[in-house]
Amino acid sequence: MDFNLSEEHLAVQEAARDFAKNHLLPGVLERDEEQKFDKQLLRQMGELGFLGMMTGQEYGGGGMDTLSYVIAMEEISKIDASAGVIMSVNNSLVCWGLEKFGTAEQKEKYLTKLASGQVLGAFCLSEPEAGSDATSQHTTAIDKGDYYLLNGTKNWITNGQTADICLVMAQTDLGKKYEGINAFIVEKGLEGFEVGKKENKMGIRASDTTSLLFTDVKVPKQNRIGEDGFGFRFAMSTLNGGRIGIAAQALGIAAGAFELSLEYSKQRRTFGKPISEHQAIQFKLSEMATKLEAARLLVYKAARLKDEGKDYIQASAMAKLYASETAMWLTTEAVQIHGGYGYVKEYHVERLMRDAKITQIYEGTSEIQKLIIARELLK
Ligand code: COS
Repeated sequence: MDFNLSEEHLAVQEAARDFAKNHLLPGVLERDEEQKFDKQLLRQMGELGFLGMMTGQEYGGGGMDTLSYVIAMEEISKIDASAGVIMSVNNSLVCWGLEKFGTAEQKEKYLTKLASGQVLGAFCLSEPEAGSDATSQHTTAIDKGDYYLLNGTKNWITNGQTADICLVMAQTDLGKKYEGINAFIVEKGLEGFEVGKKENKMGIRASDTTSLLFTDVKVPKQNRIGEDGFGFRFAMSTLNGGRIGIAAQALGIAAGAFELSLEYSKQRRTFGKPISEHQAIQFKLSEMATKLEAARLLVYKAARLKDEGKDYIQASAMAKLYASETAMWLTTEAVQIHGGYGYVKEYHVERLMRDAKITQIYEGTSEIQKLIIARELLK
């Protein structure tokens, strides 16, 4: 498999790196501290094409491949993993899901605005009692002829407060278990649709995570995605690609912590020399660089398979599992290398360590990735 980056890939990398350094880095500590979602930055990301990178140009997207997307995700997440997750959800769950499975009318009405960054999307599968066990949907959508009547609560929704368009999974026929689940496009502003509690999180604090409450919300029938009963498969298929995005986010967090540690180790002196000249630190840096490279190769492989139209279910689960475990391990080592400085905010590695943790949890925990890998191995 060819992992050489083309001129186009390198251009995407440079554009994302410049944007991250010049626009995301200033203020990243304050946004984390204040849990501040910056709408101006989001608008800029939309204008630069970061919110619909893989969506076809006919729908206002960038028409790029998945590899371009992961390269940009890594650069953005190196500096600001909150911006990374906002970008990931919009690109790989919302835009990709709609482009792949939506009707021409749904794409015209919603995808064009989402991919061009005029509005933001959210993907609403998790519930108070349905996270890993995604078939246990308690939110219901009852067929009323022209519309579905939606009732229930969604939890842990990234972009919950800021999203204008939500893809919501709900049970339409309890007797049919997962085959009775459907996915719907639900617009904010519909009567009975409210944003619930905003979570006060350990990491990725500049992205908003909320619950969403639906009370007798009338969802037009034409807003159902796919055939009746397709919702669970819709969610699972979309998450396969979403995991490549989160793997790239984890890769970026790890890469950011590694670069800071490498730089710091050359500046910081102990016992009369830079700490980079102590073997204890060299061992750490070498192991960090090796794991980082392995994570990058897995992420690129999953992206390449997707671009080549091949099966990428196992590859995306492996990339997500390994990149997120690496991010958590590597950021912990980065704090250790920084010593006391690593434990305070100005040096960024403590934030990266807090941000890393969620990558082992959302879009399927590490344990779920192992189940998915085993499921593929044992097929
Ligand atoms: N990709 C595509 N289709 C998938 C799939 C995947 N990764 N996993 C399951 N499916 C499909 C199956 O092919 C099956 O469809 P068919 O009946 O047409 O064959 C259907 O979904 C049900 O499959 P299965 O019976 O294996 O489902 P399980 O309930 O046993 O699910 C796991 C298995 C645990 C792997 C699945 O529920 C899962 O991935 N859960 C995690 C969800 C998640 O990431 N939650 C975090 C919230 S993120 S917003």
